Formats: sequence, structure tokens, C-alpha cells
Amino acid sequence: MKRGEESRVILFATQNMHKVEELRAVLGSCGYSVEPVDTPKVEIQSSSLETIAAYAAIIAYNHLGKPVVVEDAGLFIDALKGFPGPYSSYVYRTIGVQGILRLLEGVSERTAYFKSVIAYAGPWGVELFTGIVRGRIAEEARGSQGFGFDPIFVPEGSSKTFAEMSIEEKNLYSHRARAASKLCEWLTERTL
Ligand code: ITT
Repeated sequence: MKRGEESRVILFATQNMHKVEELRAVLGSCGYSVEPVDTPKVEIQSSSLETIAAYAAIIAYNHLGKPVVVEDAGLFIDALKGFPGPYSSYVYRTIGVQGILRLLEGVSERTAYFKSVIAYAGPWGVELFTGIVRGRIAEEARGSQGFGFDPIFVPEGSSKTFAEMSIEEKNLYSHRARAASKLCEWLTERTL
């Protein structure tokens, strides 16, 4: 690695390689590479994704001793008053996509949004970058790409679910890509 290159690598504490690929595509376009690191992501209980992500990033930074990104995301369904929101990971592992479809059986108000909070911790403290995409929950699961609730989420402006899109297409809409673009702007400003 050449001098200076190290600062162009963003370490990302996650177990989810789909998230890594999505962030790579965005940060690559502003000159940064993304490397997953196997640091424990400690998730405190909170109803705020910002709080969960900020704590997790600070703990990961203290553990690793190097600047590190953590991301926390969730699906907020209007008819369910924002459920599963910050509990999305647990709900996905328990009732899953089919469970959400069952909860919405006969419900015509199917609007929802995904929210992503990227927390970047380092000697500067912790910076937060958020992104939201509004859309609706499909009547049935469609597509095989992506992860989590992608097969049932249709973003505004498309008729496809995220699971029917390539990473590049999902990134045109996604909460994570929007948060990552803000991180890109911040990184670019700091290196000017
Ligand atoms: P980490 O290792 O980064 O924690 P994770 O998959 O557990 O990976 P989260 O804790 O942020 O991620 O959990 C968010 C859950 O919300 C995730 O398990 C998915 O079910 C769902 N989710 C978040 N973003 C999503 C996306 O872009 N597409 C589909 N589902 C998503």
C-alpha cells in the first residue's frame, strides 16, 4: 500500500456483505474503497437508529483503534405505526418476509420507508449520515437479489422490488446509497 492510500480505505464493521457491496459502489465513485472488518457490532436497545449506530461505531472504534463505519437500518411500515423499525433485524430473523405480508393481509395502505444511519467514528468523535427512501410493501415477494426485506419493498418511482434490481439500480433509490453519498461529501470536504 502506498503512502496516503490507507486514508482512502473505509473500514466497515458489519456481518452483511450486501451492505458492503452497496457502500462500495457509492464510495468507489468518490475515490474510497470499503473493507469489512470483523469487529463486534454492539447494538444497544433504543428506538432510534441514530443512537444505535452512534454507540456501535464508538465501541467499534475503541475496540479497533482505527476510524470505522457502522450502519444501522430499518424498515418502517406506516400501517404498523413504524414497525419493525429498529427491530427489523430481529423481525426478519423471526417472522421474516412472509410474516410481514401476513400482518398486511387485507391492508390497502401499504406505504413504508427504509432508513439508513451511517455512523463514522474516529478521532473527530462520531459523524452521522442518514438516508431515507419512501415506497410501498408489495402484495407478494418478488425477485432474488439483495437481502432482508428487499423482495417486498417497491421504492417510489419504480414498479420493481429492490430484489428485482441490480446493486446499481437499487443504489439509484436506496436509503443506504443516500446516506453513503452524504458520507462521500463529508470525506471529500475533509480532504480538500
Ligand atoms: P450488520 O452486521 O451491519 O448489523 P444486519 O443485516 O444485521 O447487518 P441491521 O442491524 O442494520 O443489519 O438490520 C437491519 C435489518 O433491516 C436487516 O436485517 C434487514 O432485514 C433490514 N434491512 C435494512 N436495510 C435493508 C435493505 O437495504 N434491504 C432489505 N432489508 C434491509
